[in-house]
Amino acid sequence: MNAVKLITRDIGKALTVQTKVIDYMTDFLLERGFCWLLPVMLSSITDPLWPDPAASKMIAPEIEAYGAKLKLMHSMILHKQFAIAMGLERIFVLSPNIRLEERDRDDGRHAYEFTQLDFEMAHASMEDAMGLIEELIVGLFRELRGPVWETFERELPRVKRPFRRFTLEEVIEEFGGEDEASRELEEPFWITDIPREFYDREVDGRWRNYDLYLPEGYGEVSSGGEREWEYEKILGKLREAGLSEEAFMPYLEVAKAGLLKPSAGAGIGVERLVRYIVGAGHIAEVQPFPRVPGIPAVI
Ligand code: ASN
Repeated sequence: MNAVKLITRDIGKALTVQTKVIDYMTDFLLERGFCWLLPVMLSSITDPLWPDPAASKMIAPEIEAYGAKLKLMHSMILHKQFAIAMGLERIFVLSPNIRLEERDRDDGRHAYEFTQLDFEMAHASMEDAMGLIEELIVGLFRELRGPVWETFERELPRVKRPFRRFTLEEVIEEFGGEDEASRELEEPFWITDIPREFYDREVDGRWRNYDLYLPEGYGEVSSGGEREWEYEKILGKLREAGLSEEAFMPYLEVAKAGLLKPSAGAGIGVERLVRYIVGAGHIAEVQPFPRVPGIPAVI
Protein backbone atom coordinates (compact mmCIF):
# COMPACT_ATOMS: atom_id res chain seq x y z
CA MET A 1 0.00 0.00 0.00
CA ASN A 2 1.44 3.38 -0.94
CA ALA A 3 1.42 6.54 1.18
CA VAL A 4 -1.63 8.05 -0.52
CA LYS A 5 -3.65 4.86 -0.06
CA LEU A 6 -2.65 4.76 3.61
CA ILE A 7 -3.69 8.35 4.19
CA THR A 8 -7.03 7.96 2.39
CA ARG A 9 -8.06 4.73 4.18
CA ASP A 10 -11.14 4.81 6.40
CA ILE A 11 -9.44 4.27 9.78
CA GLY A 12 -11.20 6.97 11.81
CA LYS A 13 -13.82 4.66 13.34
CA ALA A 14 -11.22 2.19 14.59
CA LEU A 15 -9.14 5.01 16.08
CA THR A 16 -12.21 6.41 17.84
CA VAL A 17 -12.62 2.99 19.47
CA GLN A 18 -8.92 2.94 20.30
CA THR A 19 -9.28 6.32 22.02
CA LYS A 20 -12.13 4.94 24.15
CA VAL A 21 -10.13 1.80 24.97
CA ILE A 22 -7.08 3.77 26.11
CA ASP A 23 -9.24 6.24 28.03
CA TYR A 24 -11.09 3.41 29.81
CA MET A 25 -7.97 1.40 30.66
CA THR A 26 -5.90 4.32 31.94
CA ASP A 27 -8.82 5.68 34.04
CA PHE A 28 -9.39 2.18 35.41
CA LEU A 29 -5.78 1.93 36.62
CA LEU A 30 -5.59 5.53 37.88
CA GLU A 31 -8.74 4.95 39.98
CA ARG A 32 -6.94 2.00 41.56
CA GLY A 33 -3.93 4.03 42.63
CA PHE A 34 -1.51 3.24 39.79
CA CYS A 35 1.29 5.65 38.94
CA TRP A 36 1.56 6.41 35.20
CA LEU A 37 5.15 6.13 33.97
CA LEU A 38 6.41 7.40 30.64
CA PRO A 39 7.91 4.86 28.26
CA VAL A 40 11.54 3.93 27.88
CA MET A 41 12.50 3.20 24.27
CA LEU A 42 16.27 2.69 24.44
CA SER A 43 18.28 0.80 27.03
CA SER A 44 21.36 -1.33 27.53
CA ILE A 45 19.00 -4.20 28.40
CA THR A 46 15.61 -5.40 27.28
CA ASP A 47 13.29 -8.41 27.36
CA PRO A 48 15.03 -11.38 25.64
CA LEU A 49 11.61 -12.76 24.59
CA TRP A 50 13.33 -16.10 24.89
CA PRO A 51 12.68 -18.89 25.57
CA ASP A 52 9.00 -18.40 24.74
CA PRO A 53 6.81 -20.88 22.87
CA ALA A 54 4.75 -17.97 21.51
CA ALA A 55 7.68 -15.98 20.09
CA SER A 56 10.19 -16.47 17.33
CA LYS A 57 13.84 -15.90 18.33
CA MET A 58 14.56 -12.23 17.79
CA ILE A 59 17.53 -9.98 18.36
CA ALA A 60 16.66 -6.49 19.59
CA PRO A 61 18.01 -3.90 17.14
CA GLU A 62 20.68 -1.61 18.58
CA ILE A 63 21.75 1.93 17.90
CA GLU A 64 25.14 3.48 18.62
CA ALA A 65 24.93 6.29 21.12
CA TYR A 66 27.75 8.01 22.99
CA GLY A 67 30.16 5.19 22.29
CA ALA A 68 27.79 2.51 23.61
CA LYS A 69 25.16 0.25 22.08
CA LEU A 70 21.57 0.74 23.14
CA LYS A 71 18.75 -1.66 22.33
CA LEU A 72 15.27 -0.78 21.10
CA MET A 73 12.77 -2.11 23.61
CA HIS A 74 11.23 -5.54 23.10
CA SER A 75 9.21 -4.84 26.24
CA MET A 76 9.63 -2.88 29.46
CA ILE A 77 9.37 -5.90 31.75
CA LEU A 78 12.83 -5.41 33.29
CA HIS A 79 12.20 -1.68 33.74
CA LYS A 80 8.87 -2.44 35.39
CA GLN A 81 10.77 -4.55 37.93
CA PHE A 82 13.26 -1.69 38.38
CA ALA A 83 10.40 0.76 39.00
CA ILE A 84 8.99 -1.57 41.68
CA ALA A 85 12.52 -1.85 43.13
CA MET A 86 12.58 1.98 43.35
CA GLY A 87 9.70 1.72 45.82
CA LEU A 88 6.73 2.35 43.52
CA GLU A 89 3.82 0.09 44.46
CA ARG A 90 1.66 0.03 41.32
CA ILE A 91 2.76 1.31 37.95
CA PHE A 92 1.66 1.25 34.33
CA VAL A 93 3.02 2.55 31.08
CA LEU A 94 1.82 2.71 27.48
CA SER A 95 4.93 1.13 26.12
CA PRO A 96 5.95 1.18 22.43
CA ASN A 97 7.67 -2.10 21.59
CA ILE A 98 9.75 -3.02 18.55
CA ARG A 99 9.84 -6.73 17.69
CA LEU A 100 11.27 -7.56 14.30
CA GLU A 101 9.24 -10.69 13.69
CA GLU A 102 9.88 -12.83 10.61
CA ARG A 103 7.63 -12.51 7.54
CA ASP A 104 5.96 -15.83 8.40
CA ARG A 105 4.64 -14.27 11.62
CA ASP A 106 2.24 -12.18 9.56
CA ASP A 107 -0.85 -13.91 10.90
CA GLY A 108 -2.96 -10.76 11.24
CA ARG A 109 -2.06 -10.50 14.93
CA HIS A 110 1.63 -9.61 14.90
CA ALA A 111 3.00 -6.14 14.20
CA TYR A 112 6.68 -5.28 14.45
CA GLU A 113 5.88 -2.02 16.22
CA PHE A 114 2.98 -1.86 18.65
CA THR A 115 1.97 -0.51 22.04
CA GLN A 116 1.19 -2.48 25.14
CA LEU A 117 -0.42 -1.20 28.30
CA ASP A 118 2.11 -2.69 30.66
CA PHE A 119 1.43 -2.76 34.41
CA GLU A 120 3.12 -4.15 37.51
CA MET A 121 2.12 -4.41 41.19
CA ALA A 122 4.49 -4.93 44.10
CA HIS A 123 3.88 -8.01 46.27
CA ALA A 124 0.95 -9.09 44.11
CA SER A 125 -0.03 -12.63 43.15
CA MET A 126 -1.20 -14.04 39.84
CA GLU A 127 -4.74 -14.06 41.27
CA ASP A 128 -4.50 -10.31 41.88
CA ALA A 129 -3.27 -9.56 38.36
CA MET A 130 -5.75 -11.90 36.64
CA GLY A 131 -8.61 -10.49 38.71
CA LEU A 132 -7.64 -6.96 37.75
CA ILE A 133 -7.54 -7.80 34.02
CA GLU A 134 -10.86 -9.64 34.20
CA GLU A 135 -12.49 -6.67 35.89
CA LEU A 136 -11.03 -4.35 33.26
CA ILE A 137 -12.20 -6.48 30.31
CA VAL A 138 -15.71 -7.01 31.72
CA GLY A 139 -16.12 -3.24 32.28
CA LEU A 140 -14.60 -2.28 28.94
CA PHE A 141 -16.83 -4.63 26.93
CA ARG A 142 -19.89 -3.43 28.84
CA GLU A 143 -18.96 0.18 28.09
CA LEU A 144 -18.24 -0.43 24.39
CA ARG A 145 -21.02 -2.89 23.54
CA GLY A 146 -23.46 -0.15 22.45
CA PRO A 147 -21.09 2.03 20.39
CA VAL A 148 -19.45 -1.00 18.75
CA TRP A 149 -22.84 -2.39 17.72
CA GLU A 150 -23.93 0.98 16.31
CA THR A 151 -20.73 1.57 14.33
CA PHE A 152 -19.63 -1.93 13.34
CA GLU A 153 -22.77 -4.07 13.82
CA ARG A 154 -20.61 -6.29 15.92
CA GLU A 155 -21.77 -7.88 19.16
CA LEU A 156 -19.22 -8.08 21.95
CA PRO A 157 -19.81 -11.05 24.29
CA ARG A 158 -21.39 -10.34 27.69
CA VAL A 159 -18.45 -11.70 29.62
CA LYS A 160 -18.62 -12.79 33.25
CA ARG A 161 -15.90 -13.37 35.79
CA PRO A 162 -14.06 -15.61 36.43
CA PHE A 163 -12.88 -16.41 32.90
CA ARG A 164 -12.18 -20.06 32.12
CA ARG A 165 -8.66 -21.23 32.89
CA PHE A 166 -6.53 -23.89 31.29
CA THR A 167 -2.90 -24.75 31.73
CA LEU A 168 -0.91 -24.82 28.49
CA GLU A 169 -0.79 -28.60 28.80
CA GLU A 170 -4.58 -28.80 29.10
CA VAL A 171 -5.11 -26.54 26.10
CA ILE A 172 -2.86 -28.70 23.94
CA GLU A 173 -4.57 -31.84 25.11
CA GLU A 174 -8.13 -30.56 24.78
CA PHE A 175 -7.95 -28.35 21.68
CA GLY A 176 -4.62 -29.18 20.03
CA GLY A 177 -3.14 -25.74 20.68
CA GLU A 178 -3.69 -22.14 21.78
CA ASP A 179 -5.01 -20.89 18.43
CA GLU A 180 -7.40 -23.81 18.09
CA ALA A 181 -8.78 -23.03 21.55
CA SER A 182 -9.14 -19.39 20.56
CA ARG A 183 -11.17 -20.41 17.50
CA GLU A 184 -13.37 -22.82 19.44
CA LEU A 185 -14.20 -20.86 22.59
CA GLU A 186 -16.72 -18.03 22.63
CA GLU A 187 -15.39 -15.95 25.52
CA PRO A 188 -11.97 -14.72 26.63
CA PHE A 189 -10.03 -17.41 28.53
CA TRP A 190 -6.74 -17.86 30.35
CA ILE A 191 -3.78 -20.07 29.60
CA THR A 192 -1.48 -20.54 32.57
CA ASP A 193 1.72 -22.38 33.45
CA ILE A 194 3.71 -21.53 30.32
CA PRO A 195 7.46 -22.39 30.32
CA ARG A 196 9.24 -19.21 29.13
CA GLU A 197 11.50 -16.24 30.03
CA PHE A 198 13.59 -16.26 33.23
CA TYR A 199 11.73 -13.34 34.82
CA ASP A 200 8.42 -15.23 35.14
CA ARG A 201 8.22 -17.04 38.45
CA GLU A 202 8.55 -20.78 38.60
CA VAL A 203 7.65 -22.71 41.75
CA ASP A 204 8.16 -26.47 41.98
CA GLY A 205 8.26 -26.81 38.20
CA ARG A 206 5.00 -24.87 37.71
CA TRP A 207 5.06 -21.45 36.05
CA ARG A 208 3.03 -18.78 37.81
CA ASN A 209 2.20 -16.93 34.60
CA TYR A 210 -0.94 -16.32 32.57
CA ASP A 211 -1.94 -15.20 29.09
CA LEU A 212 -5.38 -13.93 28.17
CA TYR A 213 -6.79 -15.22 24.88
CA LEU A 214 -9.63 -13.74 22.88
CA PRO A 215 -12.29 -15.85 21.14
CA GLU A 216 -13.04 -16.11 17.37
CA GLY A 217 -9.41 -16.97 16.65
CA TYR A 218 -8.13 -13.52 17.69
CA GLY A 219 -5.62 -15.22 19.97
CA GLU A 220 -3.41 -13.82 22.71
CA VAL A 221 -4.07 -10.27 23.86
CA SER A 222 -2.33 -10.14 27.23
CA SER A 223 0.68 -11.80 28.75
CA GLY A 224 1.93 -11.64 32.31
CA GLY A 225 3.26 -13.37 35.36
CA GLU A 226 4.48 -13.28 38.89
CA ARG A 227 8.19 -12.38 38.84
CA GLU A 228 11.41 -13.87 40.07
CA TRP A 229 13.35 -11.57 42.41
CA GLU A 230 16.08 -13.77 43.90
CA TYR A 231 19.52 -13.42 42.33
CA GLU A 232 20.60 -17.07 42.42
CA LYS A 233 17.40 -18.28 40.86
CA ILE A 234 17.47 -15.62 38.15
CA LEU A 235 21.10 -16.41 37.32
CA GLY A 236 20.35 -20.14 37.13
CA LYS A 237 17.40 -19.63 34.79
CA LEU A 238 19.34 -17.20 32.62
CA ARG A 239 22.17 -19.71 32.23
CA GLU A 240 19.74 -22.54 31.55
CA ALA A 241 18.19 -20.47 28.73
CA GLY A 242 21.64 -20.00 27.21
CA LEU A 243 21.43 -16.21 27.55
CA SER A 244 24.54 -14.12 28.04
CA GLU A 245 24.97 -12.78 31.57
CA GLU A 246 26.81 -9.82 30.06
CA ALA A 247 23.66 -8.74 28.22
CA PHE A 248 21.75 -8.47 31.52
CA MET A 249 24.51 -6.99 33.70
CA PRO A 250 22.66 -4.01 35.23
CA TYR A 251 19.65 -6.24 35.98
CA LEU A 252 21.85 -8.87 37.61
CA GLU A 253 23.60 -6.17 39.66
CA VAL A 254 20.28 -4.94 41.02
CA ALA A 255 19.17 -8.52 41.72
CA LYS A 256 22.47 -9.31 43.44
CA ALA A 257 22.10 -6.24 45.64
CA GLY A 258 18.78 -7.78 46.81
CA LEU A 259 16.76 -4.88 45.46
CA LEU A 260 14.26 -6.71 43.25
CA LYS A 261 10.91 -7.37 44.90
CA PRO A 262 8.17 -9.91 44.39
CA SER A 263 5.62 -8.50 41.99
CA ALA A 264 3.12 -9.49 39.34
CA GLY A 265 1.88 -7.74 36.24
CA ALA A 266 1.04 -8.08 32.59
CA GLY A 267 0.94 -6.25 29.30
CA ILE A 268 -2.21 -5.80 27.23
CA GLY A 269 -1.68 -5.37 23.48
CA VAL A 270 -3.58 -2.19 22.61
CA GLU A 271 -3.86 -2.76 18.85
CA ARG A 272 -4.76 -6.44 19.34
CA LEU A 273 -7.55 -5.49 21.72
CA VAL A 274 -8.87 -2.83 19.34
CA ARG A 275 -8.63 -5.25 16.40
CA TYR A 276 -10.84 -7.72 18.24
CA ILE A 277 -13.34 -5.12 19.46
CA VAL A 278 -13.94 -3.75 15.96
CA GLY A 279 -13.68 -7.21 14.35
CA ALA A 280 -10.83 -6.32 11.97
CA GLY A 281 -9.29 -9.16 9.95
CA HIS A 282 -5.75 -7.80 10.24
CA ILE A 283 -3.96 -5.69 12.84
CA ALA A 284 -2.81 -3.33 10.04
CA GLU A 285 -6.46 -2.26 9.71
CA VAL A 286 -6.31 -0.59 13.11
CA GLN A 287 -2.79 0.83 12.77
CA PRO A 288 -2.67 4.24 11.05
CA PHE A 289 0.95 3.38 10.25
CA PRO A 290 0.94 -0.40 9.69
CA ARG A 291 3.94 -2.43 10.77
CA VAL A 292 3.45 -5.82 9.13
CA PRO A 293 6.22 -8.40 9.72
CA GLY A 294 8.44 -8.68 6.67
CA ILE A 295 7.13 -5.51 5.03
CA PRO A 296 9.15 -2.32 5.55
CA ALA A 297 7.04 0.63 6.67
CA VAL A 298 5.98 3.01 3.87
CA ILE A 299 5.45 5.91 6.24
N1 ASN B 1 4.55 -7.29 29.27
C1 ASN B 1 4.81 -8.67 29.50
C2 ASN B 1 4.75 -8.94 31.00
O1 ASN B 1 4.46 -8.07 31.77
C3 ASN B 1 6.13 -9.10 28.96
C4 ASN B 1 6.20 -9.06 27.46
O2 ASN B 1 5.61 -8.23 26.80
N2 ASN B 1 6.97 -9.95 26.87
O3 ASN B 1 4.97 -10.08 31.40
